[in-house]
Amino acid sequence: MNQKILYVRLPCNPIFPIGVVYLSDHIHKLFPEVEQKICDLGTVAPLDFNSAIDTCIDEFQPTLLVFSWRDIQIYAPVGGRGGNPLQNAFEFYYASNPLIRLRGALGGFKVATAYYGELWRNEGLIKRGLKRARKYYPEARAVVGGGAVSVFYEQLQKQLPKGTIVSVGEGEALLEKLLKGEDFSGERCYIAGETKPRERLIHEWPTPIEKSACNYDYIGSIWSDFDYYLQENDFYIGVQTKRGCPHNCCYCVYTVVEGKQVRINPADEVVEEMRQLYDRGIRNFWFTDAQFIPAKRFIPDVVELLQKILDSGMKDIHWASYIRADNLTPQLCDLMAKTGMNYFEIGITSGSQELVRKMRMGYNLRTVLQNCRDLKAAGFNDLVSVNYSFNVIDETYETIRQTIAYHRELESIFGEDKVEPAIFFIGLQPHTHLEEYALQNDILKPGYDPMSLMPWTAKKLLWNPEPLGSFFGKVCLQAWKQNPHDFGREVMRILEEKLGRAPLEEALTAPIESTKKELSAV
Ligand code: B12
Ligand code: SF4
Repeated sequence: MNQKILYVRLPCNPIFPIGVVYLSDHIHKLFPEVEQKICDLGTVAPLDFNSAIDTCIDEFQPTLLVFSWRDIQIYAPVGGRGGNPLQNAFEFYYASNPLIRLRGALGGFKVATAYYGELWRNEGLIKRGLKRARKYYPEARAVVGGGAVSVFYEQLQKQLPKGTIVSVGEGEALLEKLLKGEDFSGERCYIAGETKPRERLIHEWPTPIEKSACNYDYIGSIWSDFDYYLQENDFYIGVQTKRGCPHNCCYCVYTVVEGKQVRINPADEVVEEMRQLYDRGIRNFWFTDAQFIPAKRFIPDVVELLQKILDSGMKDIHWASYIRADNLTPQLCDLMAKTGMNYFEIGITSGSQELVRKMRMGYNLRTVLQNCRDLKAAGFNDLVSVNYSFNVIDETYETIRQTIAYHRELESIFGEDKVEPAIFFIGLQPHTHLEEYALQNDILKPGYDPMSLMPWTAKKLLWNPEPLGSFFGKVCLQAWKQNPHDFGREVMRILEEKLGRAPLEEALTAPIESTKKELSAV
């Protein structure tokens, strides 16, 4: 019998569901006879999730359910999901005023309820969908994948219905084998209740796939809500230009989810894909790569892509991405400005070269500054978000002073209003060097649950260890009180007021010494 695949993007903020779009496009190119449909619960109101999935299944009667689960983890300095999780956690852990602590506890409870509620709801939707599909086709199967599953695949094995295939990383090769009826046990997956995830499954290399331009005419034909993302002008539609990141940053799991080998999608295909979206009215693109310019050796590929975008005549577009700003050249800066980059995020994490080295990030902060000057000279005049995660490892008052010096230099290059300090605290993730470090240093116990939001675990997973933990906690609380709408800048101001600023040269110089605590020794 002919396979019928229903892709269910589980509830999520309405970020363009590029994962299921690419999967269904890939399958269509290989198996044009297979019927497919996309059901995006990201565009559905919460009260209608059950009825929306029921209707999709009743109408389509799938033989295979592909559930895509994008995000689970919520530690971010932004509102959403029942409140600002970072603020609630910090109020609960660090406030000296008992009333504020109580407010934090209540807020934390609200966030935790929303968090567990979402987990159970998504698990419920998977069970419900499978049960309903089996009414029509008793052999119907469920496969679950996506960003959240890639990070938490080990924890999810007990929660999913027996027989569900749980996939890590890219799903193209797995779905292909499933449809061909081939043995898929060699893919990055396991079967809930039947097989166990292999040791270090996430470290296995993804199967390289030659990516061609997504066929949006076809996608429009299997996805009735596609228009939802075309109507609003402020959506940044995802386009992937490459996969993989060769770096080793201590807290990052992208490098294992996508693998260290960078695979470039042909520039002509990327431009062709953008052109199809452009012709449908899209002007904002997010290059969803782990890093748009992962290393110097990929600069020529990015130059080729941007030059082709420029030559294509799509002149009124904007794009954004994660950018390693140590890998820019004046030519690249020029192309970035000319092709409409109007926002980028640099995750330097700290403005202290010493700490950047200890976190294994491979950044040269001096080069980043020089490249930012080139970018400004090339005409870039938009917003830069600089991600700082304080207190990852070996932070001292001195390294904080250095970060302030560095940040002020970025402001002097782009303008204070253009540099947005995004203050994160690392949400510790499984399979990272930081997790290994926490286990080796008795901060976490083996067998801990990385998905737990119980206050005693969450305090360790929301990485802000003593001796500086309480200091940062109090600074953040003060910033939320004084200027909640400009939290990042306020944190920087308070830190500078309290600790002063180091000479810039100090920030840019890292003494070469190896301490026992250094992560590169883990
Ligand atoms: C780009 C990106 C963003 C951009 C998105 C821009 C845009 N307009 O699309 C921005 C910066 C906005 C963003 C924001 C956030 N993000 Co983000 N983001 C990413 C990133 C780097 C790439 C995602 C992507 O689009 N990849 C390209 C597409 C094609 O891949 P994909 O969707 O993963 O789909 C592939 C596979 O997953 C798989 N697959 C997908 N579904 C299924 C289903 C089945 C059955 C199978 C077999 C396979 C499969 O096959 C697909 C094709 O190969 C990932 C990390 C990473 N390297 O994957 C994090 C990631 C998805 N983000 C994450 C998070 C948490 C967030 C935030 C919630 C952060 C926060 N706390 O604020 C926010 C908010 C998002 C929201 N929902 O509101 C997490 C989610 C997991 C988690 N920890 O819970 C990730 C995995 C990062 C991480 N390691 O923590 N993000
Ligand atoms: S450069 Fe970015 S994507 Fe790559 S390992 Fe570091 S943090 Fe992760």
